Amino acid sequence: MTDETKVPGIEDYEGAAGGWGALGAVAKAISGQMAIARESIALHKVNQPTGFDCPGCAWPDPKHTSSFEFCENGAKAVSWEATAKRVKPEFFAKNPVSALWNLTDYALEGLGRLTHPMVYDRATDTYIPIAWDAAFERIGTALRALPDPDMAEFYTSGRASNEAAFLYQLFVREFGTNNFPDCSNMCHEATSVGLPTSIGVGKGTVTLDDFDHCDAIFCIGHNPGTNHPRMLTTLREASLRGVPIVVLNPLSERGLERFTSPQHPAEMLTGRSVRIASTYYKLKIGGDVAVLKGMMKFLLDADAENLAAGGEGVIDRDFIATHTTGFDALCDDVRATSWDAIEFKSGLTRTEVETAGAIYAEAKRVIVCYGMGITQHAHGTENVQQIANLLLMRGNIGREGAGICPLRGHSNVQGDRTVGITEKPNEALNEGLRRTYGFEPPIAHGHDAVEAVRAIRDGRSKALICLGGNLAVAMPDTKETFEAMRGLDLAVHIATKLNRSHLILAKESLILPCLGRTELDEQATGTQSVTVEDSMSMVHASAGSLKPASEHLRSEPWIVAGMAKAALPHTKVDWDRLVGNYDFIRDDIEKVFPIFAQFNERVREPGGFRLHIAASEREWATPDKRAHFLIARGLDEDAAVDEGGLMLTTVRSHDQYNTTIYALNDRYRGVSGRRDVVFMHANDLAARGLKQGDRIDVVATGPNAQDGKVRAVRGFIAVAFDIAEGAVAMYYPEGNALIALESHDRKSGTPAYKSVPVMISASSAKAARAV
Ligand SMILES: Nc1nc2c(c(=O)[nH]1)N[C@H]1C(S)=C(S)[C@@H](COP(=O)(O)OP(=O)(O)OC[C@H]3O[C@@H](n4cnc5c(=O)[nH]c(N)nc54)[C@H](O)[C@@H]3O)O[C@H]1N2
Ligand SMILES: Nc1nc2c(c(=O)[nH]1)N[C@H]1C(S)=C(S)[C@@H](COP(=O)(O)OP(=O)(O)OC[C@H]3O[C@@H](n4cnc5c(=O)[nH]c(N)nc54)[C@H](O)[C@@H]3O)O[C@H]1N2
Ligand SMILES: [Mo]
Repeated sequence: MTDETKVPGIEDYEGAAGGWGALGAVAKAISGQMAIARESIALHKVNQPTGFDCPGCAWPDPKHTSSFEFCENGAKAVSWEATAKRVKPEFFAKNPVSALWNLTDYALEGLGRLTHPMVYDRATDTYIPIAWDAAFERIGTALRALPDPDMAEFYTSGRASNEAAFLYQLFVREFGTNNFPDCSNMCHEATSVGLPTSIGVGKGTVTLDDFDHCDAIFCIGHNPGTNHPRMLTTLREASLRGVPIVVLNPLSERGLERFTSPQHPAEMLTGRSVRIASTYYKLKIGGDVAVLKGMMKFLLDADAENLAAGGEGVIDRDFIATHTTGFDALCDDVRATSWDAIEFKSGLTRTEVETAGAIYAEAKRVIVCYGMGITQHAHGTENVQQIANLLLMRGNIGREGAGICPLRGHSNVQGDRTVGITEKPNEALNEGLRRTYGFEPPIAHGHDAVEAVRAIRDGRSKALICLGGNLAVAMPDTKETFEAMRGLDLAVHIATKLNRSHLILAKESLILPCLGRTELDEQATGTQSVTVEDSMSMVHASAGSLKPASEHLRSEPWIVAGMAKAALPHTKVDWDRLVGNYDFIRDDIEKVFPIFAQFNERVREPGGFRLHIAASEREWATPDKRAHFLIARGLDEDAAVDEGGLMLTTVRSHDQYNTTIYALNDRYRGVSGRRDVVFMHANDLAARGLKQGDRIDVVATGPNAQDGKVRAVRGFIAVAFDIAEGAVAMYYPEGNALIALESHDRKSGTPAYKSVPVMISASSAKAARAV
């Protein structure tokens, strides 16, 4: 922060990421949430061979065999779930839904764990307890009453285990629809759509070991200090090895700058830190394609020069000839792109882009990591594909120390996809279901998240079942999305904690409380474990150890089976057998998806096993069995900023997990006790006659105003920040009111949460609010 004005809750943060601050922050963020005994038991079992998988992020653990690696945000995630607080029927009886609606999202989840299945009672405007059987009966009756199975939407949030997700897709497909909106549609869909056409697989190609062998790392559009904290350990080791780490990010993020490792007592005691980024480029929001094309342009120039000087060239000709197609067309596109345009769209100088290109060219083995700063754009798919192009040019895919590394979101979002949560099933999946269960699965593609909300809005869908998550708050266009969901006939939420989506009432609304990952799961044949897949396609077991938060909680697989039995009187699946012993679910997963061969044996080995990723072996699962260079026309978003406008991006604070707010602080960005902030460059403040601490209005333009609706938030606080000029940032979900449902990546449907053109001006509002 560069402004001198003192604003409550806004301060410069001078420290490194990690360090003692991390320990203090955990205590602060979870104070009042934990029973100490539960915490100490729980934290010692995170990511252990016999423990449970951390519900925090999807970054892998060194073989899940190391001793507990302290992770501030992992500790918060575990503690949040293991809280001693309960939200019981007596509480619901005293608090009508209309009153609960006035609580903040932070307060709602802060009430604690749900304890009983609940159903909404219109007469009293309260949620009242209901027996499990009666709940299933209502759900079954409502689903069977639908004129068409395609009138129901089945949402999945990425915490669901492979076993729960597999049963869920089985239930839904036997019911007869492929309507599978899921959190991945808001997250890495651009990866799932972009990479298969490029390298034949919609997942990352690297393993954790590759980080020990790489010669350069690029971190584009992700914030590991907050969202994948254990990754800092990996980046730290690479940095200490002298590996250059190049960051492309419009904001200066402390976790990408320097890190004090809580795993290293000497560092903790001396307060020393290790630098993470060797080069940090604050590019314009949406300027990534410009930088990537600039780097490729540099490579082509450097290649020509090197050849002319009698060298072997800079690009990997053998690899390109043997393994790829489309290189000449890519060269034409890159050559046709001018440096002027690259500089203008990226906000970086030619020298800076060429420096990035030179670091890339000098490294034998390169890993490119990326997150939401790449995917959540109107051109998210193209962004991802340009990263793949850059890597392919020097054969940086499918060999040790090199590859592409999308940082997944939820801890099992990747696994849910692998076991069938997709609105676009392929023939192999359909055939697997036919072969295993003998029913004919629906072939027509179903709805993704954006399409599901559209269908609900237009009355084409009347039922919504959510396996976790907080769909209404996570989606763009807050007001419209809420309004749409009020038109539902049936809303069912399988959840651990109360959130706003549960308060958006349908004709019939139910909340079904489930076990979390930390808790013991007992079924007919004894204690069960589940499995999850991390960002690097490692599958391993997870078994909770805590006493469940309430005796009425049931596991997600059990709840899914209960709904299935009630909705499908003639089901071909023996649900009780599967739920009685999850080994049988895994046997079925293996039958439907041969990639899981010997699932039960392999997952019992310490650390689990890696799913086969063809591209990691230079096998290209594309129609012509080659990797493809793919062209992105133009250089950036078509979401242009108006004259005098700015480009806004929405980000996570350090004390939140998606729509779950742990506390109102964002330590590394110097914010405490508030979330009503808009980070801006000092020059952009000055140009508008504003100073830090002023209340401002943010009004969406361009794609988010095309339908004539005003999308705005008013009375937010301007904060001077180290951010690219022309770029502004605010928190998600506060910013979601600014984004139209129609503003998304055309290829993948991923909402353009990270490129929102806005106008900013002084506000007369006294407090922050959405319009
Ligand atoms: N503690 C914690 N952990 C989490 C989560 C959480 O909320 N809390 N969420 C989980 C989930 S579901 C996900 S998807 C991941 C998200 O992990 P990230 O992808 O790290 O999430 P974001 O906070 O959305 O931040 C993305 C970064 O992109 C940058 N950025 C914004 N716009 C642009 C752009 O145009 N170009 C570039 N190059 N960068 C840009 C932002 O400044 C920010 O640093 O984390 C997972 N892990
Ligand atoms: N503006 C903006 N919007 C965004 C994003 C952004 O960067 N900017 N990011 C997007 C992304 S990447 C994602 S992934 C989505 C997130 O969307 P979701 O996955 O839908 O949201 P979460 O906030 O993770 O869901 C929190 C709820 O999950 C429930 N829950 C927690 N643990 C469990 C469990 O073990 N089982 C069950 N059944 N329920 C559980 C709790 O009730 C909790 O209230 O948001 C998207 N929205
Ligand atoms: Mo995500």
